[in-house]
Amino acid sequence: MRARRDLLLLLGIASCPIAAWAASSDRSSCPRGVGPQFAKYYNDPETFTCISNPSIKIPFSAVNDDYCDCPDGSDEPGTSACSHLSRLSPWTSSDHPAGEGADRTPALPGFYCPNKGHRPAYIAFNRVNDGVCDYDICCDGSDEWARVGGIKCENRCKEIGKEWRKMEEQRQKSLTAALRKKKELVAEAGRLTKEIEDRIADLEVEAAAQENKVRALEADLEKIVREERRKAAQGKGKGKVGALAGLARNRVNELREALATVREQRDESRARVKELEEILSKFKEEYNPNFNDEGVKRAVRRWEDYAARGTAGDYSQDAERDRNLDEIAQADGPNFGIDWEHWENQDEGEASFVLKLLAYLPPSLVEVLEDKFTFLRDLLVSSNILSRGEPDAAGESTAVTKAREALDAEKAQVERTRQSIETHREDLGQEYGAQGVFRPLKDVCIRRDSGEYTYEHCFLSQTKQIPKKGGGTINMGRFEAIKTVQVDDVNEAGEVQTVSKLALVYSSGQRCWNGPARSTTVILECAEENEILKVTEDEKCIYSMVVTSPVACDDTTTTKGSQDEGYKDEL
Ligand code: MAN
Repeated sequence: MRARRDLLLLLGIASCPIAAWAASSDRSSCPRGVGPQFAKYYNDPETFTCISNPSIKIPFSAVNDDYCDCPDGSDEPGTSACSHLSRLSPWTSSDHPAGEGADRTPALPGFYCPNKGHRPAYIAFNRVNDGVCDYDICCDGSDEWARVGGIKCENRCKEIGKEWRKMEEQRQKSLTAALRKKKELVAEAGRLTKEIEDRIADLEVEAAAQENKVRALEADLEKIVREERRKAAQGKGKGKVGALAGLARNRVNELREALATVREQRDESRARVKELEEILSKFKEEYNPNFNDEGVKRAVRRWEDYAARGTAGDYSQDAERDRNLDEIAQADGPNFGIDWEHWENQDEGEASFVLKLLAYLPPSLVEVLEDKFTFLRDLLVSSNILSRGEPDAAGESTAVTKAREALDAEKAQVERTRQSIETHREDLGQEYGAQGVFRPLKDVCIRRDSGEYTYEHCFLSQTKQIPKKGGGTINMGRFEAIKTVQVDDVNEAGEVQTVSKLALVYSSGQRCWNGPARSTTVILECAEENEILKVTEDEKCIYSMVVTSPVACDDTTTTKGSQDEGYKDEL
């Protein structure tokens, strides 16, 4: 037997003394209640050394004698004698003979239930021999070995283990499916990010082209303005009346050209109407009235009504007006009886000296002087020494207005493109969680009825309370951040543990009457579907939601809950 123990130790597998397993345990290797990873402390058949206090040694016969000898309780792995020990309330130095300096933190996690046919587990020492069968942890009933009050806890590990494995298989299946969905979300996030990057690149090209166009349009406008100024300088350096007459003459010429175009279009339309009328008139003459076609008859009737009101030939009353228009349309005609030359050459004594001067200079020199003049004039105008002598926007020519409008429109377009690039860049800089997994979920909304409200959670956007009996929707917070929060969770053994969970924080919602602005913490749990499991109002207008989603699944964990994966070989 010693040779076997040595071999096990050599292999790193702990064993226990013969006396101990023969006398105090129904297991073949260790004292009752000792888990495999602590077996190595129970090897000496003569003496037991307290695990956390190696200076304290007791005879091995004192192990599991229902008296707490070790400050860390390691001598009572199979009884409740040391159950008063707690990690939260360690002994004071006077409580124990070991005195000051002794480590009184329990060395063992609890009473070890082998649970053959299921999974081994540790149960709290105060539940050992308390007269209750704790099948949720100890399905083999081994914690009630003393049969206190005559209780006998039969071994139910076979059926409980079977049921657990069935559920575990189901759990694993949905975890696998959820992880697949998470993977898809990550892939989708990558695609969306790439799309935005590509869009930014395209928009940059568009913006550059639009900026080039702006420069070209600026040059066009400048050229047109210069041209008009030159004309004004050369032709009408005769004072305000002269300048006005020049502008009016230009405008009249523009109107004349527009009039000619409109008349051309009118004549074309008249010719077409005439042609149509002839077709219809012929149709009326040639159709067969005996042929009982309601559609044709109706068309003929309508033509007759139309023809009764007169046809396209009747433009005789327009002849006189057309003659007048013909006269107006002649570029060198009488021009409404206005002697433009006379008015353009009016010099009422206020003519700009500069304009007068420019009229006598060659065009190339005018251009150079014009810039200097513009600078000087602007300076004088801004100093209120000179009034602005140029025509205002209302007196601007069509060509200048058109050029200015084209420039303004293109500038606005550049502004929109740049804004769009900025918005996309901001989006790329946004926090969307590891690998951008939340990106495809943005603005995806899920709902749950609870009490008098339907609650809504829109991922990375907002949370809402929608009253079922009507009334306004209440905003419970706008998205602020992705965080990790610490929450209490009950594990499979029914113990409360503090665990880290992924959470979405929503704040600055609708202000609560006499209270804070509403806020919500959405705690995420791993599952295949996005679903609101629970909504609670933890404090007035401070809410928490438990929401399942594949994004919360941890790819590194495939199984959960086993207290010690190393115990698997016990099954
Ligand atoms: C509404 C809801 C409640 C909240 C009260 C506070 O009824 O938003 O959740 O507690 O307002 O006045």
